[in-house]
Amino acid sequence: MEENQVLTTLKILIIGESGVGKSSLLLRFTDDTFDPEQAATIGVDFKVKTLSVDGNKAKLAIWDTAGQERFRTLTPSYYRGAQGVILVYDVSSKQSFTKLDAWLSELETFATKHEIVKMLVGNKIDKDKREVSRDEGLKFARKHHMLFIEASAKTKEGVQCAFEELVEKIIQTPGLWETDGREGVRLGTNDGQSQQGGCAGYCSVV
Ligand SMILES: Nc1nc2c(ncn2[C@@H]2O[C@H](COP(=O)(O)OP(=O)(O)O)[C@@H](O)[C@H]2O)c(=O)[nH]1
Ligand SMILES: [Mg+2]
Repeated sequence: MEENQVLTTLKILIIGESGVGKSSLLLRFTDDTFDPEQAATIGVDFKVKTLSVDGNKAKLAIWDTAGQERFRTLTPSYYRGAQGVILVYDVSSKQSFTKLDAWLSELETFATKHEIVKMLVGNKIDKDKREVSRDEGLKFARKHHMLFIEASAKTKEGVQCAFEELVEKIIQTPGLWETDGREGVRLGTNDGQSQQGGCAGYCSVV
């Protein structure tokens, strides 16, 4: 019996303005670390992590930028083939929130999969100074048909949920990952149902 076999590899992107905490969210999720001195990422890179959602195992290749977002020079290949995207802003920076429209339009230009699942993350909620309310974030997410969560890479809050809920939604959208002529792929027994435990209890993704 191959319980929990890996379903597929999913390409997940993290985008958003420079400094909002994209690399920090990734490192919190994959290595459970946080570096307050987080230097610019060296080289375009991705990290791989296997995640079980609803009894389904997915291997995630999560792509981070090397700071090229500062110069608005992410290339089409960064976006190509992605099934999910995490769009990040900083709740203590109105400017990072205002730039979300530009990020979405770039995503629409380069994303190759129409049903790409989008998660909006308002990061740095541990900070005292807030310039974007939860309600503003929620409204933006609803308007653009995105999942939404507020998070802190520093305190961990919301980070695991952001990735889990994104992957869950991707798995529930079979057209996104049933590709490559893979054989023997099957869903776990409780697919489509909201999971017991996991994020469901305390995760406020909408
Ligand atoms: N207080 C706080 N600082 C954060 C958080 N996430 C990232 N940072 C800090 O914000 C700065 C930019 O983070 P980084 O991950 O490099 O952002 P990126 O340019 O979007 O990849 C770094 O100094 C991080 O330590 C957070 O949740 N809370
Ligand atoms: Mg970075």
